[in-house]
Amino acid sequence: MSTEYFQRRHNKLRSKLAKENLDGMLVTNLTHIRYLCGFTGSSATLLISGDKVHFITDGRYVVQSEKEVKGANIIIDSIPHIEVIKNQNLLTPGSKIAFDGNSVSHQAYQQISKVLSNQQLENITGVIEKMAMSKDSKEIEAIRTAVEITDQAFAEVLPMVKIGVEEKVIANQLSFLYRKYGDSDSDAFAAIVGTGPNSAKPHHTPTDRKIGQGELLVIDSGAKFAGYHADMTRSFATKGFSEEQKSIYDIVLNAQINSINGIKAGASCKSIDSIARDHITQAGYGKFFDHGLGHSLGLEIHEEPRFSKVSKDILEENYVMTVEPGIYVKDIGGVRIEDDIIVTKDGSEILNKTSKEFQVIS
Ligand SMILES: [Mn+2]
Repeated sequence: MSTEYFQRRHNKLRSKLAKENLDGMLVTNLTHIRYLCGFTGSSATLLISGDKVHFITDGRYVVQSEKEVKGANIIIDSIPHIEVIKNQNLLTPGSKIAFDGNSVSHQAYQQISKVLSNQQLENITGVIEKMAMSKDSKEIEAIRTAVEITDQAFAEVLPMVKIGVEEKVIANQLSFLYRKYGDSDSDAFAAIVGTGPNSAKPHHTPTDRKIGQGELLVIDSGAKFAGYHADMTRSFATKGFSEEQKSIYDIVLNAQINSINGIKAGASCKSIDSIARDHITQAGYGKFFDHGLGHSLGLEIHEEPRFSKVSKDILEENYVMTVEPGIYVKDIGGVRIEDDIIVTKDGSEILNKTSKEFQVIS
């Protein structure tokens, strides 16, 4: 990604800081650092100070930071980053410096306030998350690719999804393909493959349980590309399924389609959640849909805003959200159907191409 994308983000952050009369920001969260300068390593501090941006890391990342870091002055040192800031006088005495309270432990905060005792520190939790809600063109490109890889991996794995196959085998194969086609370090998250009774556990961890007859099966997983996440769920029935299992599938699918149809810039996240929730409740399964309808995603798998009963957020153009209603009934099984969508001025674009039609596995 070119330097100008990062500089645009720096300027956006600076204007938010200026509104609060803050002179700079100490950024310690590695996802925020990646968002602001491109660095993907596991140890760094970024300091925005006036019109300067300093990036501090240690000797393990000399080559990597030269290659990745854009729009920041690189400092390599082996002492604690906060000491570097002090020793190199990177801050004007008395300046007001922001930090993100969600990312700084109590211990770290004590250390920072001790070393930077000449500065005023102010917690501005959530400011970078808010900035990252609306995705720019490069981010949308990366999410599109992550979703394409997810569709591709599903297409390759579905032929092996048969009665008698273990949950783990499916999860591992998906994971292998995500790392083959996408980022090699990890999937977007640990794949969920739940068969039979396990499908009724929304966040089931795959086991050696084999797919059986007359069951529901939930597969929820996604690839990561250039750090950006995809998240897709498809559910299936197996030979011998019951009328109720089929009916649950149809209710969830209609809830998903109806709520996606309600999405557009300006709509409230709560109202979109209600469309799915009301549909499921009217069908008699309200108490079996006990999670939010969806979440935003980007450099993190779960970002703000969320589609939920309590959300106060309003959708804006270029938010990228999941829509994932589900019904989970003990002993009968669960169904969840999830797509990733881009919010547009008048509606939304569904990124996933994998079919949502009711499919029976034998
Ligand atoms: Mn999700």
